[in-house]
Amino acid sequence: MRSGFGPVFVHRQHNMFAPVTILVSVLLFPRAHASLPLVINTWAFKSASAEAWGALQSGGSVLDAVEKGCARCEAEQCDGSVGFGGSPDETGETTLDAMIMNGNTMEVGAVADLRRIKNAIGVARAVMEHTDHTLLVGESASVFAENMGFVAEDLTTNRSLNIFSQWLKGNCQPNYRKNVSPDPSKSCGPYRPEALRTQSKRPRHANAHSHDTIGMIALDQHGHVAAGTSTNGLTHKVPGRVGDSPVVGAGAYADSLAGGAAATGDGDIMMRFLPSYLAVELMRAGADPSAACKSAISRIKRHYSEFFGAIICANTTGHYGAACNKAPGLSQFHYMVSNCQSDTPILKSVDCF
Ligand code: SD4
Repeated sequence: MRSGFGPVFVHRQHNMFAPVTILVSVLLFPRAHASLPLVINTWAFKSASAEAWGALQSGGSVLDAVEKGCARCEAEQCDGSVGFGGSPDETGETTLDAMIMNGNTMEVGAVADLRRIKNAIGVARAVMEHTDHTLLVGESASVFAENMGFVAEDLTTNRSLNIFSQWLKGNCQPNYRKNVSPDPSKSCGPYRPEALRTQSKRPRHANAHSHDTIGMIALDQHGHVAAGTSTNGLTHKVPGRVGDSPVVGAGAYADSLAGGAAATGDGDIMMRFLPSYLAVELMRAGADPSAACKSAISRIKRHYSEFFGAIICANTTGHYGAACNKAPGLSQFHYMVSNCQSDTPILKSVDCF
């Protein structure tokens, strides 16, 4: 009788078709771009990619790479959509969402609706490393950050003040409220709730101008994965609004046994579908990263055909891909890739479908 712990001998039969199968799959599925380590991030945020790549090259971990890369965008206020001084809410305040995930341990740190602290991804990492929690929000997240040594300062800039005052002058348009009076498509608040109306399809205000989160995936030479995000969310959002970026599986996901993914776009829609989680699960089941990204977008598209959004995916062997939904203002999506195949981050693009 065989004991349950004894060695199991598997007799493999020689498969005379194996070399042909490998040749055919190499021809059909060229994988020339696979290379580790790898850094991939949403949009044309080149210096963020370079920063993350530099961190990996100087011996930093994948978490260091993601943190430093996203922090670079926060400091540079990438496209005005990351970091301080962008996307003022209905009261004119800039608030930040960020997340970081360790694909080895499945630990996550995240902050949402963070106020007065510029380095949101740094605070997210502090949540992961100095608490047993996953997500801290609002005022309390800011107090936590201050206690952890982050400097509290006003996130308002002339630019954000200007965006806010233009919005007030334009009767608070665009506006994310519904079923309230006065009519939010014509007037500023304060608003009172109204009976729910049968909704004709509401136009989405999220577009190429209001969205540009940095989402980043980093892999080292062993295929260890980390992913993260940082954003100031959505311009003119209702105070307290949290987007997809700090939500695990929505804004980003990482699992060193499968891969990583990070999303950008209309978070209010996208977070309902956990696209980053879905993409990683599809890669775990063997999907190519481009196909996994595409399926995650398709899942959302079925319900919201015109949503604004894109996703990047990488598997543990360094293959990567991206996909985006064709929407007004988004026919092609740009992302950055750093790996050993070039000395400098490369701008890539994918046609939306
Ligand atoms: C959000 N997804 O807060 C973020 C914003 C954004 O590309 O992506 N932008 O909804």
